[in-house]
Amino acid sequence: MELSALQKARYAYNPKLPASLSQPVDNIALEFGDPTESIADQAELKSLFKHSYGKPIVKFASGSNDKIRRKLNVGVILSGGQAPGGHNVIAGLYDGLKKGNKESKLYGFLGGPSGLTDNKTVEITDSMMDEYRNTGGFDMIGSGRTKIETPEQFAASLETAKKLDLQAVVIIGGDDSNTNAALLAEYFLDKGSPTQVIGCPKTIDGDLKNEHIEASFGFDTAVKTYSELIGNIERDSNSAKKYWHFIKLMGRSASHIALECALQTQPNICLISEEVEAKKMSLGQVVDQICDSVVQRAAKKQNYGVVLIPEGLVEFIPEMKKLIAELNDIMAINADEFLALPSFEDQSAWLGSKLSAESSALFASLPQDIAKQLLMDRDPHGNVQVSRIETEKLLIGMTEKKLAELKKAGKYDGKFSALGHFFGYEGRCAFPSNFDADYCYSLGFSAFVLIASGLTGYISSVRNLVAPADKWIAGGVPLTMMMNMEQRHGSKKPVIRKALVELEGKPFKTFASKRGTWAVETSFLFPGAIQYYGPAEVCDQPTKTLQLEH
Ligand code: FBP
Repeated sequence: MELSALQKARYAYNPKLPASLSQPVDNIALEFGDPTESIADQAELKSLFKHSYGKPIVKFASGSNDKIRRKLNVGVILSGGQAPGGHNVIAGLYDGLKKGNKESKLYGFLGGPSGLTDNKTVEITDSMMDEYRNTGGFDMIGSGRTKIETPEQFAASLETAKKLDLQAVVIIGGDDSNTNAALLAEYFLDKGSPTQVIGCPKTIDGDLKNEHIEASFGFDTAVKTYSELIGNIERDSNSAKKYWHFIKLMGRSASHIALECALQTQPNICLISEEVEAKKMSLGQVVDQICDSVVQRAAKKQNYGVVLIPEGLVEFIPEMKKLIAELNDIMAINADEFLALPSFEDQSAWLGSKLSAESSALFASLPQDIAKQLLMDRDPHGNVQVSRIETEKLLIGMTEKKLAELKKAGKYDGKFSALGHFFGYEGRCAFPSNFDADYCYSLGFSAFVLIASGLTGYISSVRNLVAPADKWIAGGVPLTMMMNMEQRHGSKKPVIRKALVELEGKPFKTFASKRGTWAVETSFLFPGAIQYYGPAEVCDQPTKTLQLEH
């Protein structure tokens, strides 16, 4: 493979570790806290996780650890969407294992969780590992969205663990995958299997966080990549002064990415889904908010600007949420009948007779492209694939219509020419920022210490992330501590609670205190590209969200 100059240079980068993990491995001891409780539904979770519920939080400290030199066989899975830094989690885990015992083995499960159920593996070697250090992407072993949920899948996972004589499986994934990790840990214990399960918090969406997990990895690099692109577009918009750019940003349900990008780039408008839901705003009201800014800027002859849109927005507009929920049910219950309908026109007519009057009217009023996108397949976890719904185009169309009405009424006298963009995939496989390279390596190394120390049902945790890396606090958090019961596909299921943007939190409040000015004035901020070499204030800054949350 031909290598870019940056890739060669990044091979030489040495990720930073917290002080507790930088010492010789025999000196890394565990400090246990008190037993823990889940965030809610304690009784139900206790009965579902009979063997693994309520374990204590652990922190690494100096001391002796007589288990750390054991020879271990470990399997690692990359689960779900790509996030920059995944390869460094594997590198941290690999280096830890080899430091503990040169005979230890690390297997990569190919193509995500299905690699475990189907026993598709590759043994990771020094040369293979070296090819992927500090690189983006998940191409080292691939990823997938298979959910391990049926009794057959659990049994197959156990079979693979037995065949490979695994002491542990590490699942690198988001909230759903770490829920899976908790269930698998419990299952293995219940079957008397010695295989431990450890999770690692991954997702660019930033929605796997709580009191103990300050950030999911990949968020830092993804938001910095998007912010660079948004800043470039802002500068183009400010130069040409003729376009409004509507930019949809990935992030699934939560608006953490959009909010962070807004803090980094100061666009004219950034919609926050959680606020739209809290204020029960209709689609029309969202469009009115955009038009207000367009009209005010037009009065100053500024017929250009930038609007950021979180990809999950449509799911948070109450009327759309209701429509999507009804569609989910109707399409799931009558799947065969629905799939047999030959055209979109037939599907619409059929749905019209099944949807409530309100949802049916809304569905009929949507542009055909958007209506079609609402009917696309759900992902294996039952989520609507919001990244495939062209919300930016929907909003451009509705804004054009509304502005035409305002012009007719003599309330607007500007020009509106809009362009739509979607930033998502371009941020998921970037070379990890120094922050993500260090954070991921530390998460992987922590996973090794948790495994060697015999723990299961934990998520690797590295905290105090706004401090320099040597001051980070590494350890593990019991997965059951982050769980509650939620309604999923018609029944109550144990899940890790997804973290949405908190409207009372400092990141949102900071944004809200400034957005009035940004909507009218041109206050753009240009963060530029991620820098890997140079002064720490340019290269090693954590996200604004992390800084404001601390
Ligand atoms: P994860 O939750 O698996 O980390 O996925 C992140 C994400 O990039 C979302 O932001 C986006 O909605 C989704 O994946 C897109 O999925 P796909 O890669 O299957 O198109």
